[in-house]
Amino acid sequence: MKDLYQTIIERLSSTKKVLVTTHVRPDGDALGSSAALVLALRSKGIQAKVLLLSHLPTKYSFVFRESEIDWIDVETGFSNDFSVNDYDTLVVVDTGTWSQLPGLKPYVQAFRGTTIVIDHHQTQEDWADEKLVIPEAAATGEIVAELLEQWDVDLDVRIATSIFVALVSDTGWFQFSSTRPFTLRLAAQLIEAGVDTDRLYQLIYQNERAERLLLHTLAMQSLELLADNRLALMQVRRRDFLDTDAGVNDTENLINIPLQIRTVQVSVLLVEPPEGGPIRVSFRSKGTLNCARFAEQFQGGGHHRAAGAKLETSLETARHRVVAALMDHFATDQSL
Ligand SMILES: [Mn+2]
Repeated sequence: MKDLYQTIIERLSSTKKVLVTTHVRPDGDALGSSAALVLALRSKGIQAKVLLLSHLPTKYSFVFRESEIDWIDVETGFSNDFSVNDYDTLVVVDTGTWSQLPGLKPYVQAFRGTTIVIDHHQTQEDWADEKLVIPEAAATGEIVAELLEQWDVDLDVRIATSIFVALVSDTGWFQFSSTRPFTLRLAAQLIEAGVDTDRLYQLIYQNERAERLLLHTLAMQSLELLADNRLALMQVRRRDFLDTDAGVNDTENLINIPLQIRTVQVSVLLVEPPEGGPIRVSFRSKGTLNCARFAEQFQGGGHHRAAGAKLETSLETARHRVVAALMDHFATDQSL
């Protein structure tokens, strides 16, 4: 059997114009892998552009801007002058499933060129002409790095930086269990190629706006522990947004903080949006509570471990209703 990497290299070598895309709400692995691939293609004299299904996140925008990566943003829809058949190859990185690629399917179906998936996720839908899927890889960036190595692409500092961002994003800066010896050996190579790890650490982990942290401080001051410390409850009031000059987006990740407490099984965050409208309630569970099921009684939904709902009522009433329902759950839940 011909080596998978060689097959992809042969395919890419014979193309002139490549479109690289990745999953919706792209993370550092999605963007770093895309950037590294575009830079490699460019070094081989092949034109390449990225198609983003969501806006480029501010946190990782430096990856694209510093390397002058061209991208098309279709979060609000494909423009009429976009034609997928302007490209002869489409590479999808960091996903292989349609649900992660909203809006893309009709374009792929109309595409006359070659489709390639490069990914490390277990879940795949079998639609691409070529698939380079390695579930053991901690990040798609690892697979891209191996591909570039076999293709004799010079590991310059920009490519190395893009791959490093991919690795640290998916491994929590090499802390998660997915980190393997290969990951660390690759990281060493990337640092040797000139990656400024201190700068990247600051850009990724020490780059929050003060407003966000001030809002988190107020939210954490509202933390209450109920049901024998199994239920954590936090709220962000309209006044908190006004006092800190933060926005609703700044509540992101807040709900995960109480889950750090050993006894906490369910974390609830109530948000009273500054611009008015329904109270947003988010649920996270690390215990038996199925958040999606639970949120349904409030016309919400989501996943087993994470869900949300909107309640057209006051913050106080929303809090009362959600707590009452959760106390019922804990009264019958014997798992401790
Ligand atoms: Mn990934």
